Amino acid sequence: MIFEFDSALVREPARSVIHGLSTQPGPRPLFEAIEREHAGYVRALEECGLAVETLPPLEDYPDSIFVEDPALVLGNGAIILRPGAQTRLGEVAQIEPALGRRFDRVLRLETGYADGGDMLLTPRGMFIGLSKRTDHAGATALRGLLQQLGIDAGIVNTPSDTLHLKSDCALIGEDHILCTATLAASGLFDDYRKLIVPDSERRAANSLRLNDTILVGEEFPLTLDLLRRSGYTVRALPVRGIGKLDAGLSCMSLRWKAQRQRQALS
Ligand code: CIR
Repeated sequence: MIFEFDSALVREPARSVIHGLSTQPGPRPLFEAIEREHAGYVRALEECGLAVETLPPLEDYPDSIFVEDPALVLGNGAIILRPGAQTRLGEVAQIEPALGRRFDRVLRLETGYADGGDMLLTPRGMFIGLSKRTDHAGATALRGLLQQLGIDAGIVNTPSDTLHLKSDCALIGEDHILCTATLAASGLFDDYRKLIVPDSERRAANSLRLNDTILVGEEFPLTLDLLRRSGYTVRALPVRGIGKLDAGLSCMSLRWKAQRQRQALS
């Protein structure tokens, strides 16, 4: 089952995290707020049944807390990506050894750019979103690597005012997508059931389902209510500081099911 996870990799925020990339005006988040929110996030992962390994902070890479972007992990292997922001490209070398220790099969994207935040996996395959961070060359090469791991991928457009594809959507059921009205109107998910977040809570679309629980930012009460009324178990988490860095709940971890990897390799 696509939502079954028992392992996660995260990275502790460095003090430099407050200088992370952001498109938002207004004050920068406080380090203490990010630290607290990150600790709460790790606790939530653990309480959802995942064994979490925390990598050390990297002062030279303010955005390195967002481990979802430099790599992609799947049941039967990992793919080292090439993040599209110049300040983030070096994160790849920092995360590669940790993945090499966990996955027998580690493939590398060698050309173009692709951020993990632009990848949405569903039971039918992978959506690869073209964005300011993921270009055609990266998306095409990645599609080839995914094929080697037995995953079909389609290349799609991401709304122009969105950082990543997954900033605007999350898979919440086998064929059920939580998404913004913009993404719903794009037709991308016409073959899926959709739950649309209110315009006032656009950033709630980057929620994260782990096993039977969906993690949602606590500042999104309408979306929390919408999900509850649709029958989902939700857990509200404080992520206002992290939100100021254009990030949400999927960005701060890489998640997989270890057993699935062993089975696939045996
Ligand atoms: C960045 O702009 O790269 C970071 N400040 C935020 C990355 C968020 N990652 C994600 O959505 N997967």
